[in-house]
Amino acid sequence: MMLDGCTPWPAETAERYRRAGQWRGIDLGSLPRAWADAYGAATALVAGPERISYDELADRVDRRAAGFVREGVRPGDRIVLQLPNVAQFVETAFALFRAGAKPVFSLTSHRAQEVRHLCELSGASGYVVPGLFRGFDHTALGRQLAAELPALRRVFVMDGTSGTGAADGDGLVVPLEKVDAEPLPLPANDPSDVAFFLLSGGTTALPKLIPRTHDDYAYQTRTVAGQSGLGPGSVYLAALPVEFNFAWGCPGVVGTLSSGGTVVLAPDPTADDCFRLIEAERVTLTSVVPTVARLWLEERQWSDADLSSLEVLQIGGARLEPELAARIAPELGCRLQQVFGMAEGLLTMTRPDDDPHAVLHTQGRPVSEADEVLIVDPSTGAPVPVGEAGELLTRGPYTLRGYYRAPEHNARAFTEDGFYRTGDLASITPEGRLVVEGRIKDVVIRGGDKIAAGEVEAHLVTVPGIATAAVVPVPDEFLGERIYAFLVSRAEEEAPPLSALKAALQERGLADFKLPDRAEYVADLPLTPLGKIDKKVLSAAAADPEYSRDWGQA
Ligand code: OOB
Repeated sequence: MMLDGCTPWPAETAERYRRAGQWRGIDLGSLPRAWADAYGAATALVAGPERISYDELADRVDRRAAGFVREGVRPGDRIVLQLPNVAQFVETAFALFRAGAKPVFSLTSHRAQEVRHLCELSGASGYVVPGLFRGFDHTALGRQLAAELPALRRVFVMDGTSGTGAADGDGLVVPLEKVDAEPLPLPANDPSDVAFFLLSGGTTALPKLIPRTHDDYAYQTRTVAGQSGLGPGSVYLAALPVEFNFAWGCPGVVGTLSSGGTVVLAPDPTADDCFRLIEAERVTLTSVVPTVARLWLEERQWSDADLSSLEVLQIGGARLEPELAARIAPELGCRLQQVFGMAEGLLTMTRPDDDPHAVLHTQGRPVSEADEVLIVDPSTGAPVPVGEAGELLTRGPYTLRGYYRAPEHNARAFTEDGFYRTGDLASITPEGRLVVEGRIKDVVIRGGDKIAAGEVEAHLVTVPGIATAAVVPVPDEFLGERIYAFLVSRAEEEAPPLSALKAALQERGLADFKLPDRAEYVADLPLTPLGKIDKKVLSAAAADPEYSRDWGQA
């Protein structure tokens, strides 16, 4: 049974995945103890000066799970988890699984707007925060939200950091280190139920939650780890934020731990930190977005760090230019693996035995033989001939069947027979490899961060002086894309400059990575024959200052 508000796979399909051995009835909460039984004293996690063995990790998870139960966390509770790349992220996530609670993975860059929405949508009873982190007081935000949302009863604050009133004895704010008790016998989770929620890259004004089940995620991580050849000698560097599906489970943290390897947590993806960690910990595998890969290549020209242990660099999350792809092997001395993926499920990857052309120019094949992939004409829904571009549709044993509590959106985002409409334009080569050709969804991918245009637009029109707003991506050498806002000001009112717009959106509590990079005022916006804002024309105009702004609107 899946939590209310989720869309389960049809019974026959679920049965098929079970019979094929894809779903094995695994409870993610049981994994740390199973890993400890298998890998005992081996190092599971390296985080700052700390080295944590598999035994120690399982003990900490058991104690923290019991601590959560003592704090009133009950099976089925949703808990928003917003921590950076620290050991407590891994311990807390697994402790919550163990206690039957369902963490909602939030980005540390999220601010009041995003966190309020995640808490409201999930009905969260708890919020786990880093205290004061990069100058932002998450505890204060937790207090503010608890005052607004009666369901939110606890704010758990990470050890060693402080924020407003972390030590207050009012029962609301609890230091994470106090979430610790003698281990309890706890009931197992239903493997077909939601284990945690990932955030969708979003196409709508408000971000959606993606339910990931125990069985589906165990399958994804096991399969990818197997294909990546992970074993006890593998060392994975979590360079990207671990709440990102790419770093958490492709194979990432969970796949590496499932294989007896070591996970090294990097505080951020900068070359400075990561090169030092690769050298010191003899890292064999890591994953980054193209923007980070570009920065690493730049730094490589100046750095004499020993990167010889690195066997594979996975790159995904945004379009990888072939020119950049071609530099990875010669300049970093490792193999490139292209990864196309999404928090919703489907993953495709290039393989070690793929020919060099495929590795540089395709995003590889789906990781599961049970992944179903269709390329259709976006306007008619009919399949297009092999090799032609169309919208990518998919379903499979680790791809969601519906967003959480979103029936209306689900009716549009899925076909009648359960295929997820990815909003990506892709083609399939005769050998079955995916080539991403573009997007039809209204999203900006800025250095790997996904920004729903509609979300930024909805905030922009609340700023005094703004009548209409249309947000489009504009190509950028370093970030891949930046956020370009076309605005129509209100007659008689002063049009706020970009700095004032940014300040207004920050004031509203929008995460910094969603702020427009550029704003341009126009007399009106171009419309399609159906009367919708013509974003194709706007994208062309954003990329070319010479492009006529005389849209000839009726
Ligand atoms: C990953 O997941 P999300 O959910 O942040 O973003 C998914 C979207 C895709 O629909 C596509 O538009 C874009 O990001 N994308 C790529 C890509 N990989 C993702 N676009 C072009 N080339 C690629 N290689 O981004 C994600 C999740 C797991 C593994 C890797 C990436």
